[in-house]
Amino acid sequence: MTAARHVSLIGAPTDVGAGARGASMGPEALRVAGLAEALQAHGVEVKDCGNLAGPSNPWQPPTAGYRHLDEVTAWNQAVHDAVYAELGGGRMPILLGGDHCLGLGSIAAVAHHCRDTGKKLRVLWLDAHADFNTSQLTPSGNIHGMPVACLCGYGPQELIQIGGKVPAIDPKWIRQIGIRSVDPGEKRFVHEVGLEVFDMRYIDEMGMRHTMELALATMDANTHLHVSFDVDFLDPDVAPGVGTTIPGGPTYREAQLCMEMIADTGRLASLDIMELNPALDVRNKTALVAVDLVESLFGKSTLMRK
Ligand code: EXY
Ligand code: MN
Ligand code: MN
Ligand code: MN
Repeated sequence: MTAARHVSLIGAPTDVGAGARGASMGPEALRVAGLAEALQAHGVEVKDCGNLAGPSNPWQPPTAGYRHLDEVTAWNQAVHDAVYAELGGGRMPILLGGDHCLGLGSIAAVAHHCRDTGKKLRVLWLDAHADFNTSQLTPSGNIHGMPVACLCGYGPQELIQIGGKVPAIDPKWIRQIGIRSVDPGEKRFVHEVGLEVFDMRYIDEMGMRHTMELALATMDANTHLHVSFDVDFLDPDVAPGVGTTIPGGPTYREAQLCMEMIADTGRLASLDIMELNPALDVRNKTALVAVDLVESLFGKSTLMRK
């Protein structure tokens, strides 16, 4: 099976949704780490759309439970429009974050495209965090802790309506993998809504292979598979260059197997690479690991397979 062979890189250089500065440099670090060249080496045609533009980070405290809501809205609208346009052109968008608040605009665009084309949607959310906070539940006001809730219709009107339909997606379409840091109120809400979460305890006990078999089950030829890859999914030993490191994440090999099993489905149709923070990285190591994992997503595998 082959993944999409026409890819569009879309840079979103902002950290407006985050609690640390620096994810705004993520797109350039991924380019410097050779993302386009690595994809080309796997036979993928790559168009680099360059970087989106948006408001600068005003670095203000929260207002009514949100930090930088206006700026987050502007960036997400730009991301939605760019991702939607590339999908409409028959291409596979890869969003280069940028903090994970932008997963909202990206997935809202994918859902919009799926409505246009009659496709079913499966979202894999690879993350240490559930990103399911609301203004009432958040300990920080940082909107990168809220995009999944917003996609499911729980959030401020200006964010939940990006993409044109509220809610943008059904919680049943989501599988969260690698989760190990969830705030107390957020945890209750995740259970209430019934999100399907494969947390680290599950992966420890059942293994990555079984986890991915379940997360990828029941897709068919008409399913659009979106992967939202928050780099803090990975263990900090492997990936130190993120703003919110949480110990106890997947090892290098567990992460590779996760990506390889996604590649084997042949259904990957859009991707986010988020939260890479070069200001906290060591000689661009985390960006290089991310590129390596993306290669696996596009079919680089062991010698045992073609
Ligand atoms: N749950 C915490 C909060 O809402 O402030 C931390 C969120 C971090 C979100 C990172 C990107 O995945
Ligand atoms: Mn995240
Ligand atoms: Mn429409
Ligand atoms: Mn995270």
